[in-house]
Amino acid sequence: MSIPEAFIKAIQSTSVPQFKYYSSIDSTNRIALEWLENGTPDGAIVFADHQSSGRGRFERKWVTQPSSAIAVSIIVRPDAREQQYLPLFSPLAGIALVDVLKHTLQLDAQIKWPNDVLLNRMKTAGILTETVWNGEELLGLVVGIGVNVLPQSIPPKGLLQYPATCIQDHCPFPIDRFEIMAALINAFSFWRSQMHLTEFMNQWQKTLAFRGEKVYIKQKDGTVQLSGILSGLTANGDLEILSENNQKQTITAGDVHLRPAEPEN
Ligand code: BT5
Repeated sequence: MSIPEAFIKAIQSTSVPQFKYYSSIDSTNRIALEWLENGTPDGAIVFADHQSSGRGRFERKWVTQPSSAIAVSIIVRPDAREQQYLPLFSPLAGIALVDVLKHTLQLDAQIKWPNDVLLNRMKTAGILTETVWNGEELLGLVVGIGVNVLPQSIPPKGLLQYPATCIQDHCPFPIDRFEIMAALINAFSFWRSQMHLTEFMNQWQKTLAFRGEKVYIKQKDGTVQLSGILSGLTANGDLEILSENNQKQTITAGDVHLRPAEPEN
């Protein structure tokens, strides 16, 4: 297996201590979870050019087409302070990507709560965080990030529950996916150091999609759990919805779907 030079160069601009590169693998999260259990250090990454069985949340599938996307899993060994903020590691990845899109490509991306990244209201990235415990002791987390970069990365419509896009479709100049990956890893480290600060929540809040709009919260089976105006986040990252009778309702990230109240949804 040959590793592209551009990938190695990009990794050298980060502080990633170890990496695995695959031209094709079932799931980078699966490999990273195994690697985590075998003592791999904090910050190590697994990257794949193609995933044959990429994982989404709740047993859903994530499509990673060859040579067009980022499929990366970051191994995290949280310290004692960070262990108080475990639910924030997925939003952290979303915040980091939005930051990179803003500062390297001048693109205004948004976070569809809890952590999908949208460009122009279409999904361009998904995040899956998985944890490994040894009894009561947390061994660590794997934060898996899938980003559609080039147009070939967008899966066929039949495989999608929500409209998809890719970064390149919003950018007039050619994008190097390895540079985006490296910038994402660096932004992840930066925002990780901010997780205990209000700035972190502010950043998440600022980039929240559909704020002030009518949305539906749907259950896994598609039934509407509630609808109302999305008013923002609570201090611990739950979603606040103002229902029709002006009641504040709080939604905790679980197996519910947030949908804007558009006819096609
Ligand atoms: C996610 O799940 O969005 C989490 C995706 C995490 C993928 C990364 S890639 C690196 C690492 N290794 C893995 O094996 N996984 C992680 P969820 O919110 O459940 O969304 C899944 C849904 O998104 C699917 O049911 C499809 O409708 C849609 N989908 C699948 N592939 C997509 C793509 N490439 N672009 C946009 N939408 C997609």
